[in-house]
Amino acid sequence: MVKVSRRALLLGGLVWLPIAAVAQGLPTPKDASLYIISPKDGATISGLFWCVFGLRGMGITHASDQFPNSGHHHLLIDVDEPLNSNEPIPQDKKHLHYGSGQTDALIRLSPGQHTLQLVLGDAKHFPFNPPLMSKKITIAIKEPIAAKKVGEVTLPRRPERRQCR
Ligand SMILES: [Cu+2]
Repeated sequence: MVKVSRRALLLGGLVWLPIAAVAQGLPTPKDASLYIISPKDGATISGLFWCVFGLRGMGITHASDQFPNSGHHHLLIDVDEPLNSNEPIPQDKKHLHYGSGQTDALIRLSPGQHTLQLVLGDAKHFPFNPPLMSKKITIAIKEPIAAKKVGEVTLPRRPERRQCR
């Protein structure tokens, strides 16, 4: 019994290690680029807005789908600390994951200045190597939407996308 358990443990270790290695630091294709289509850098925005994600040279998949040269979007809001490429991208209010393969998102931020930056993550939410990140843009939110009025607000129109691929 003990021998079987040890073999199972060993096998488990052997199987687990390569998967962990594959999930980290997948190479970024040379011609890949990640960018924010909307809003524009320096924009002043009232209330809610659509953030539209742009990607060239790689594909978008769902989180946990391991297709070559593909990943899913992450939006970093007011993040100044560098990402640790040996760890998955954090998941909190400042690090938003779009694991269903979304290419845009409706965002609501408090009034004032904010920075937005995209980073592409692999199936297990690790950044690629080198990390594929967009330029960090700064926007200003002008008019707050009172919490009680959110339900009454007309959502901004989703920007039309032009496929660049
Ligand atoms: Cu993720």
